[in-house]
Amino acid sequence: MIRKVLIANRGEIALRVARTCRELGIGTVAVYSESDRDSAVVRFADESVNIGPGPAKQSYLNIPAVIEAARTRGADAIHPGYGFLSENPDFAEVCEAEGITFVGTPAKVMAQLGDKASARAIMTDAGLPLLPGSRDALDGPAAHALAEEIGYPVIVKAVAGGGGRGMAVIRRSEDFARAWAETRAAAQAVFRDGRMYVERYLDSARHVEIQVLADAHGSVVHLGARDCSLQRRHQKLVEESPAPNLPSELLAEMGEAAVRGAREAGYVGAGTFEFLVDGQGRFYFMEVNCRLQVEHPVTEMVTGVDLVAEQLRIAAGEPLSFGQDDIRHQGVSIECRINAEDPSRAFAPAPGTLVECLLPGGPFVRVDTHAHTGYRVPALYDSLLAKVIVWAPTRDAAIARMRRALAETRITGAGVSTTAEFLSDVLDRAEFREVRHHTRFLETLT
Ligand code: MV4
Repeated sequence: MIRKVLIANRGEIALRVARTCRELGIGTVAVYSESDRDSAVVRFADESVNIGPGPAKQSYLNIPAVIEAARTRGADAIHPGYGFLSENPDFAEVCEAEGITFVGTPAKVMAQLGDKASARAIMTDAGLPLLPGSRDALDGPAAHALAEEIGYPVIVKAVAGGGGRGMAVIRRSEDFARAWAETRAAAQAVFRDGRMYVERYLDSARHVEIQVLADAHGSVVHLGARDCSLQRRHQKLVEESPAPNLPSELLAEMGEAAVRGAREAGYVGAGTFEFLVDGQGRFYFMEVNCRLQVEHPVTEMVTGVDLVAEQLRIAAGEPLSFGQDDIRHQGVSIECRINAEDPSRAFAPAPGTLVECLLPGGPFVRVDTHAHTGYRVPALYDSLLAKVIVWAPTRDAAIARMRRALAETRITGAGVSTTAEFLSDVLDRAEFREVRHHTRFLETLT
């Protein structure tokens, strides 16, 4: 049993975690930086600890400060949310060494899946479909030779990358050497790890991911798919569950593949298997995200499962209380990310003080946010202000409900812009309504 959780995060996700803890009777310790002193989670949590100055390196990424806060407040577990320390195996290991329960997958598993070459190897062994490419990291000449064999276009990716960082698409043999060298140098600089691999590049694919839950006793289930194809510069803007217009046999196969992959990796906790789906309805494993994801609410809305509650139960060593056949999916859920960004200025961050912050409500509308009227949006962190999540019996009804909810959203202030209106327009486009969009769709609009 977990008695007290330290929430090592900020913003909407810190509140999200605190809410479930309260429902489960678990105490909460919020940590905050100087810039987040007045944040809602600091007021809602049972206790709070200032862990340092605004810059994340000195606060939310400061492992000794977070551990110290957990120890002095007697927290027996740490929930890392997403981003910051959530996928840092060193942090998970320090928690384990300190006798603090890390709410996530074991450090060793996280390290193996964080290494994209090793993740590819594990999933190959589990029988998951992968795009043609190298099993291991390669040197430049070997990668070039393999690219010739696979055929162009290819994509080169950093072993330490992920989420769209450290990769380059190469369309012609004569561009290979230079693109490889540039990407490798960037990977070395950013990740201090220049290892790279190559695989066939899929144009205009859909990004479909499977949510899994695995307990520490060998039970693994999946909670269906999310389509996250509407992205800009690898930032998802709209997510939905189930993934629309895919044959149910394909979705079932993807779910089973993710469960097999989680078993093979020894996964524990909530995790996400990312796949690309091509126009012929074939799917390919991309990577595993070893964390709760921003878009987890759409899965919660269609399954009725509180993913944070399941994470906490699993971390406490409890067996899953349901099997695959107990999971029922109903209706359609869509999430829109309201970012403090200006779509008319290439989505430049547009922080400031919120003079007006009116959030939508009504039937089947959920808003996960830390924002409120008078809130000062710090410029130091990511620009996510609120997630508007709707549920409806059908996709068309969910789109109508989301557009209604976005129209109710009024977030204004000097210098403040949001993505709300832009997203409402995107949802109204024929390409989205008819599911003809793909991962590069937003780039074709702007
Ligand atoms: C790809 C791909 C196409 N072919 N790999 C991006 C994030 C990371 N998880 C994997 N990603 C991709 N890997 C192959 N072999 C397409 C993506 C991709 C993407 C690429 C360009 C622009 C937007 C994208 C959005 C999602 C995924």
